[in-house]
Parts: sequence; structure tokens; C-alpha cells
Amino acid sequence: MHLRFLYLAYTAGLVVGSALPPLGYERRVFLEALSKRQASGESCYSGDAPQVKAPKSNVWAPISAQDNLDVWTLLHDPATGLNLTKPDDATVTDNYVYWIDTLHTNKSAVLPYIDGDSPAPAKYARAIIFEGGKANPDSQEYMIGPLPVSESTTVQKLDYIYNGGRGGSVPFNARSVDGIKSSVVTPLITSAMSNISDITAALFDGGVYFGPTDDRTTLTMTSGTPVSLDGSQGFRNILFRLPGSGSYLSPIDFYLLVDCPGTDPSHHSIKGYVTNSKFYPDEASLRAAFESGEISETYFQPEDESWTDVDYKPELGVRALEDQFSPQSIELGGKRYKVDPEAQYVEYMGWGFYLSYSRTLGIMFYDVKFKGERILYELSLQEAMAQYAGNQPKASNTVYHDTYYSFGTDMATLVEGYDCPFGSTFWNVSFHEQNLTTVNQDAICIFEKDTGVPLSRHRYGSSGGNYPFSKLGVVKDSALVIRAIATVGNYDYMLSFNYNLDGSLEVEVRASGFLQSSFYYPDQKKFGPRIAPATQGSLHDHIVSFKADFDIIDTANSFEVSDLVVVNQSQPWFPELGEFEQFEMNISYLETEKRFNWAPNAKAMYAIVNQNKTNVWGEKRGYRVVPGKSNLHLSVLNSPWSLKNSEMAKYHLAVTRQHDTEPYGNSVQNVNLPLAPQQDFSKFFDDESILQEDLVLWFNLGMHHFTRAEDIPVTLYTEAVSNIMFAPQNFFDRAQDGDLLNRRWIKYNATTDELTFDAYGVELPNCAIDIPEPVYGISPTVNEEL
Ligand SMILES: *[C@@H]1O[C@H](CO)[C@@H](O)[C@H](O)[C@H]1NC(C)=O
Ligand SMILES: *[C@@H]1O[C@H](CO)[C@@H](O)[C@H](O)[C@H]1NC(C)=O
Ligand SMILES: *[C@@H]1O[C@H](CO)[C@@H](O)[C@H](O)[C@H]1NC(C)=O
Ligand SMILES: *[C@@H]1O[C@H](CO)[C@@H](O)[C@H](O)[C@H]1NC(C)=O
Ligand SMILES: *[C@@H]1O[C@H](CO)[C@@H](O)[C@H](O)[C@H]1NC(C)=O
Ligand SMILES: *[C@@H]1O[C@H](CO)[C@@H](O)[C@H](O)[C@H]1NC(C)=O
Ligand SMILES: *[C@@H]1O[C@H](CO)[C@@H](O)[C@H](O)[C@H]1NC(C)=O
Ligand SMILES: *[C@@H]1O[C@H](CO)[C@@H](O)[C@H](O)[C@H]1NC(C)=O
Ligand SMILES: *[C@@H]1O[C@H](CO)[C@@H](O)[C@H](O)[C@H]1NC(C)=O
Ligand SMILES: [Cu+2]
Repeated sequence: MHLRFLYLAYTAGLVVGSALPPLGYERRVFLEALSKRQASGESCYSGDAPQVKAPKSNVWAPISAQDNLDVWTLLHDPATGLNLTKPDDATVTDNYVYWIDTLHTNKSAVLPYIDGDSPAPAKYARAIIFEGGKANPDSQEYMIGPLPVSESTTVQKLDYIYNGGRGGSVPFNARSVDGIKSSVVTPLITSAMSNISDITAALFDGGVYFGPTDDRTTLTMTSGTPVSLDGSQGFRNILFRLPGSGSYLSPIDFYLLVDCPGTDPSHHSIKGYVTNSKFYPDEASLRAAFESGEISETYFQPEDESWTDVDYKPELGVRALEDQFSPQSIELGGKRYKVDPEAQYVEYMGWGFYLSYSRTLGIMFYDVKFKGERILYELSLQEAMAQYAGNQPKASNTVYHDTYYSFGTDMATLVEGYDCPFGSTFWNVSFHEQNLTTVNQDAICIFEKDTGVPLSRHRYGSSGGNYPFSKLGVVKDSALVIRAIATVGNYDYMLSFNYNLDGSLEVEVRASGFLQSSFYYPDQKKFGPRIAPATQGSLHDHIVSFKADFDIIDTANSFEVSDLVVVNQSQPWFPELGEFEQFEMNISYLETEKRFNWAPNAKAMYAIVNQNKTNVWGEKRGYRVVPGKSNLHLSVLNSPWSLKNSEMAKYHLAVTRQHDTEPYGNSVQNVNLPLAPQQDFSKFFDDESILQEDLVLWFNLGMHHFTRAEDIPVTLYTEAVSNIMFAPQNFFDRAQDGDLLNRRWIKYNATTDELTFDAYGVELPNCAIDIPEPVYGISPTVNEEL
């Protein structure tokens, strides 16, 4: 994977661009010059976060580059018996490693370590191996451990995390489409498209496709997922587009449907051609229609793709005062959080938690404690899915599961001051490709932000005099944010985890980046508006599924439902009213595992409580699940393209009992198996009791993407946002704001006209706001050397 960056330095209003110098010493010096911060001294621009030692080692941490290399070597050792070919030399009928990642550590092995004196659990890797060399070719997943590799390390099939019936085996037709698999189909596509190049050139303004490497080619192709329904068939539904960075917004009205099951291209065939909303089963019928003038095009994609760039557009003019620097959130008083970068551990205002990362799921949180008590064992993304709609063969069948595209590897460099505030702490993420480890620098940012609102306040009534109060208390609010942005092809998903001062925690997803758009058909506006000369914004759903393994103090938890019910009651002191309506809470506990939707009119409150732990008032201690923006589920529940492999997306909420064998809500190659899933989330619901058990809450964020012209050039983060909050519910005896010093307590004595302030010693820092030149902190991807 090679990324190219353009470094921009803004000097006295001039924009100076320079291409990234080549690797090595010069580039390092160049980067240092760019990222150099002002010598601290009197600057408010605080330095690195103070360090802390994590209480325990991070047993969830990703495997190291050395572990990856050792696992790679072990897998390729002939003695291991996997008969592997190096991927660079492999064909579709060889066995080769697709990827290696970290295997989730069993909770049952972790708890005795973090809560007791047991040794740290062993680390394991997982590896997906494409086994095209077998008589019945498939993809088989393995677990390799314990790590580091030693005499006792074994390579075993990784089956126990899958419930579809085939364990870690995925049929060839459903396995991920990598370059090796697609290269088998390319000659047929090239042949079919070359044969009709006169037709496509005439219809599409010179658009021709002679294959990916032919100089004459002026179109690019895309085919998404699924590429199979149950593994017994293989197909590609191909859409052609203009190439280049604006490709997602420049589709043309031409589709090629290919049947391509198995590894042998002699069994592949063209299913048909689609244009002008008509299906032509063979070239002859397409050619006849073309020659008789039945098909033609009215709309054409602009060739200049600059309209798709997210740069300043002079034709929109300049807004008054927009040439001035905008407000910034700056940690003026110095960093108020501590980190252990080695253990990827963070402490902030009573919070303490570990981070982990995987190539498929991105960032994950473990052992989340507030004021020393565990709230969550794990909080992690499980899937980012999208399903499209349209009357053409690309949009109507497209379902994406972004873990299939290794969502975590798409988390990359963040821009200081823009993606995250100036002065944020940046951490890298590393993942493995073959025997190498790639470091995406500065892919996670950590910062404390001013939320812009007070946490709490009250103005106590006036008793006369010159001020409208006798007392006034107001508490400053802030939050620690952990953020990453995954650019999965077209979309830039921003995940923010906000740890709040009051013990609440918010998960937020935003989406920017390109729509996967369609060609514009005037009679198909029910699938979305026209948003550019020849482009329709395709209606689609985004469902982003998360796992929240709550442990409210310990693992014996219950799911409490406080349902608001309206009842007719009479009260002896209002005899004149007879029976009258009131509302009250009907409090109950879910008895067995369940999937369900948010109650209409928000009339039910949900909380994870520990029935055996009460606060000083005798109330059960818990955390409430507070709905936020755009809490939704998938629109279509019975589509063949997402029938049984997308069960995690079909309800707002779900509660299950925690099991080591159910670590994930989805599996990474499930997208091509809608009718015969490798992992079927609905099977988690087998009526196990969930009263005072170890519970997992699964929840969905996302959006029904009603596309609009304002999605051009890219979707706006302001509107494409979804969130949820977890907040203490009788977890404490009172609000957790009493111990915050960043507050004002003002008293006014009207008799003496005396005003007294208390700032508790926290004064406005006397420092210069001395921000270094903007646009720093962009770091290149590096291949780690061992
Ligand atoms: C090993 O894989 C090759 C393909 O790479 C295959 O031709 C051969 O039959 C395999 N050997 C065994 C023993 O399975
Ligand atoms: C995790 O637990 C499952 C179920 O008990 C077991 O099959 C599996 O081997 C364990 N995984 C590891 C890495 O120990
Ligand atoms: C393209 O034309 C050649 C020559 O007529 C023919 O052999 C081949 O099958 C055609 N390709 C397709 C995919 O129809
Ligand atoms: C990020 O990676 C770079 C290159 O490997 C390294 O120099 C830097 O120290 C890393 N940053 C952190 C915070 O670990
Ligand atoms: C990784 O594999 C490549 C190709 O087989 C080889 O050239 C290179 O030396 C290997 N690197 C390491 C670190 O083993
Ligand atoms: C309460 O009683 C009134 C009068 O009989 C009736 O119209 C109303 O529907 C009742 N409300 C409920 C919640 O049962
Ligand atoms: C209270 O909830 C229980 C359990 O869900 C239900 O059986 C009962 O009918 C509810 N009572 C009222 C008044 O709604
Ligand atoms: C509460 O804890 C006690 C003692 O550990 C146990 O006997 C009891 O079953 C627990 N009750 C619930 C509701 O979990
Ligand atoms: C206001 O000040 C007067 C004079 O010092 C004092 O007697 C009175 O108690 C004060 N009132 C309050 C509310 O503190
Ligand atoms: Cu969208």
C-alpha cells in the first residue's frame, strides 16, 4: 500500500505545494521542520501528556511486528503442512496467506488476570488462508499461539467463533475478492468490453474499456459485494465509471454482469449487458439495439473532475470575515489526561481505560473504569454496513460490510487543527501485510475539548440589590475525546468516543467522503435526486454496529426496562375528578436474550444495572442507555442481498449473555454469504437467562442516507451524524460534579452590596496563545523494519 501526500505550507497567504520527498533522512528532516512546535516557554500550547503506568499490561494489545513475522514464517514452514505459496507468486489455485491479525483474547482468561493474580493470558494470532490448492478450494481461518512463537505454538483451525456451520471455512466463491481472484475474471471482462468498444465509444463520449492495463482504456470498472449468495454461485455486477479521483461521482449508464463461479475461467460467462434500463443477454442483442438506434444517452459526465475536489471553490465567493482564523479548542491549562503510550492506556478525570486495535474493527476500548469501578469490559465497533437501492444492477444489489475491507487499516493520518484540535496527542496504528508491518502514523488522536456548554449551573433567587441572584454556581464542562477516521474507499467514517466528566460516555459516528452514486435516470427519482450533470445520489442505509460489554462493577448484571405507562387512577383528595390519567414507571428486567427497537416516543428507559449493588439510597446501581441522533436499523429486512448475514443491523438494540465463543457481531467474509452466512447474529438469541448474568449490549448507529445536492462534492459531517450515550443511573449517590474545581461559586450580599467569587485556585493561565504555523502533523505511512 503506497500513499502519496502533498504537503502544503501556508506562508504569508501564499499556498506553497511540494511533493513528498523520497524516503530517508531528507524526508525526516523535512517532516521535523514542518512539525516543529514552538519552544514551550511561555506558550499556552501545552506539551506532551503526562505519563502514567497502566495498572496491568495490556492483554488486548495487537500482536507485534515480530510476532507477525514469526507467525508468517511458521505458517510457511513446510513442517506446518499448509503447503503455502508466497502471495506474490500465487495464483488462484494455490494456498496463500490473505492476512494475519490479532485474535481476540477470551474474557474468561482476562478477568482472573486484571482482577486477580493469575498470569496474563496467552496471545494468539488469527490468519485467513486462501486454500485454492485444495480439491474443494476455500478460505480457511487459523489460530496460531501461544505467542511469541515457540515449541508450544500450534496452528489450529479457528472455528469456535463462527456459528454458521462451516466454522472458519468460507467457500471459494464467497471468499474476499483480492487481486489474485479478480485476475481470473479480468480476461473475460476485457474481451467482452473490447468487443463492444465501438458501441461504448459512441454512447459514452469515447468511453472504452480494453482492460485495466491497456493504454486505450478510458473507463474504469467497479463491482462491489456481494459476489455470491450462498457460496454455490459467483458473479460480478460491474458498473463502469470515469476514472480518477472523482470516479465515485462519475458513473456511466453501462453495466456488465458476469457469472464467474470457481477457479476455472472456462466456466465463466457473460450474463448480460445493461444500459438505458434494458437488459441484453448477449452482445448480438446489444449490438442490434444499438444499430437500430434504440439506445442513446442524454447525460454525460464532465471530464474535468476538479468539481469533486474538497478544495476552496472560488466560484462560490468569499464570506465576510472568513479570511480570519476560526475559533479553536486548545488545552490552555495544560494536558489534564495521562497516558501510558506503551500500554495504550489513558486516565482522565476519574476514567481509566485501555485501547486496542485490529485491522478489521479499528480501535477498541477495554476495562473502562470510572473512579475505580468497572463500567465496561469492552466497547468496540463490530460492523459498518451500507445497503443501496436503485433500479439498476449496481445499486439494487450493493451491500457493504466494511470489516470485509479491513476497516481498521483504513484509519490513517489525521490533520492536526482540523480533524483534531491543535496540540492533540496522536497515536499510530499498525497492521500486517504479509511479512511486513505497516504503521499508519497519527491515526488516533486524543484531546480534551471544551464542550461549549456548562456541565451544570443554578442562579439562586435574588434578594434585592444590584445583582439578579443571591448565589450562582456554574461548573465548566469538558470531555476527553478519542477519535479515528477510517476512509473505506469512498467514505470517511469518523468515530469519536467522548469520556465526560460526569461519568457518562458518548459514542459518535459521522460520515463524510463520496457518495457511491448512480447514473442519473430522470424516471428513477424515487431512489434519489439528481445531484450533478449525469449523477443521481443513490438512496442507501448506513448501519454501524457496536458491542458494549457492560460490567457494572462486576459481571452479574441485568437489563432494566422502565416503561412509561399511562393509567387511570383516582385519588381521595380529588374526588371531583373521579378517575384521571397519570403516568408511572413499570419497571421490569429482561429475562432472556432479546433483540428490540427503541420504544416510540422514547417512552422506555433502558439501563444495565447490578441488582446486587445498591447506592446509599438503596437503589440499584446502573448505567442508562441514552438514545441519541439517528438510532436506527436497516430498512429492508428481507432482501436477498442481506438476508441472513446482516442480522446485527436489523434491530436498534440487542442484549445477549457474554460468551467467549461470541466475540463478534459479524464475520469479515460474511458479506458474500447472505443466504448461508458464516456468522448468523440471530443465532445468539437462544433464550438464555440474562438476569444477573454477564451481559453484552449490541447497538446500532447510522443514517438513512437521503442523498442531496449538498452531498457534492462530499457528504457533510454536520448532518451525517449518529450517537448514543451511556450515563450513570443511580450508580452514584449524587451527581459527579461536586468534585470539580473548574467552577464559579458567586455570592451576593444585597445588604452590603458585596460580591464574592470562589475559583478554587484554578485561575486563567497567564500565557501567550502562541500557536505554531498551521497544517502540521501529517505523517507518512511507514513500513516497520525489524
Ligand atoms: C500444494 O499446493 C499446490 C498448489 O499450489 C497443489 O498443486 C498441490 O497439489 C498441493 N499439494 C498437496 C500435497 O496438497
Ligand atoms: C477461547 O475460548 C474458547 C471457548 O472456550 C476456546 O475454544 C478457545 O480455544 C479459546 N481461545 C483461546 C485463544 O484460548
Ligand atoms: C469477443 O470476440 C471474440 C472474437 O469474435 C470472441 O471469440 C469472444 O468470445 C468475444 N468475447 C466475448 C466475451 O463475448
Ligand atoms: C509513530 O510511528 C513513528 C514511525 O514508526 C514513530 O517514529 C513514532 O514514535 C510513533 N509514534 C508513537 C506515538 O508511537
Ligand atoms: C519478506 O518477504 C520478502 C519476499 O518473500 C523478502 O524479500 C523479505 O526479505 C521478507 N522480509 C522479512 C522482514 O522477512
Ligand atoms: C382513562 O379513562 C378515560 C375515560 O374512560 C378513557 O377515555 C381513557 O382512554 C383512559 N385512559 C387509559 C390510559 O386507559
Ligand atoms: C408492566 O410490565 C410487565 C412486564 O413487561 C407487563 O407484563 C405488564 O403488563 C406491565 N404493566 C403495565 C401496567 O403496563
Ligand atoms: C447477590 O449476591 C449474593 C451473595 O453473593 C447472592 O447470593 C445472590 O444470589 C445475589 N443476588 C442476585 C440478584 O444476583
Ligand atoms: C450580608 O452581610 C451582612 C453584614 O455583614 C450580614 O449580617 C449578613 O448575614 C450577610 N448576609 C448573607 C446572606 O450572608
Ligand atoms: Cu451515505
